[in-house]
Amino acid sequence: MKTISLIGAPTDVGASVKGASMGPDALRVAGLTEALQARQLQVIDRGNLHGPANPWQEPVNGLRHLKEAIDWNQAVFDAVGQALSDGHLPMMLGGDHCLAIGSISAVAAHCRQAGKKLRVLWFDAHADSNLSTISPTGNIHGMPVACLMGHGPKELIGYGGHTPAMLPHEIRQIGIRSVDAGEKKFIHEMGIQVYDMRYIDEYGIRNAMSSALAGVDANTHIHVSFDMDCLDPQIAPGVGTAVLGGPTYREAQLCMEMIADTGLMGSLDVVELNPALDIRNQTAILAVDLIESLFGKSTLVRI
Ligand code: B3U
Ligand code: MN
Ligand code: MN
Repeated sequence: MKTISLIGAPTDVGASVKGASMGPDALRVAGLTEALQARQLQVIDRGNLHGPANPWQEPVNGLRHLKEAIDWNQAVFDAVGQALSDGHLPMMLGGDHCLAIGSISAVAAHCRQAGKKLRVLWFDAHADSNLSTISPTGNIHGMPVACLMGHGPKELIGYGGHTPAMLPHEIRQIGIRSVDAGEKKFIHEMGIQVYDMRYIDEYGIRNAMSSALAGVDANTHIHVSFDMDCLDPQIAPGVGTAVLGGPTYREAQLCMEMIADTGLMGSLDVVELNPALDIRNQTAILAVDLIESLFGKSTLVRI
């Protein structure tokens, strides 16, 4: 039986909107453990990691709360690495998206050690590819993709002693629709494959996902980094930086189902859920619903 390690990382140090720190408990309240158990999965809830409080300071040299982000990501790196070496599937419950630096660094280290190919599926409204020199906000949750590729402050790019953690060909970004000018340049220079909303509008979510999954094989570890603001704010209002025009409920479900069909998902981040901005926990409930699909729940009737 597959074992899922739930790792709560209750912080919003990477953001400038308060509240993502309450994400892990909102997911628990929405019934995450019970939903996974109902899918015949064993669940170990490791509780919440500890880290520095959010000092709510202005950015220094283009980076807000660098020290705090370093400490939180170290805690996430250690916990995700531990879960993987225990043979479990780590599910990191954010918290803001800066925490994917620690989580994906741990996953990448595990893949290197196990001789596995890595495929990161990054669902987001944003490109998260900022650098301190070009970021309009200094928020580190807008920088994890760049950090994972070795572009960022030295403490954030070397978890596990390996830089870069991830190469451009290992990631696919899906649902993107809010990209800063500097990020666009970075994405083009790095050659990152992006399935932005224009692509999804023109070719459909099915084509976007088949293309994002092309080339995976039995030796691939799929990591899903799911930023809840990827979804259309009509269905997912509980996020700090909502952007109109995201995937619908059915489109999101199909993404999850197509990933489940591969049977290759080995780790997951669920981030940027902001219960303070939510309506009766509906975004957390939606997250649990999508996670069930990621683990094989399907409306499919045909055989
Ligand atoms: N690109 C902007 C906005 C942003 C990125 N990620 C989120 N918001 N959640 C930035 O601050 O880097
Ligand atoms: Mn993000
Ligand atoms: Mn986002």
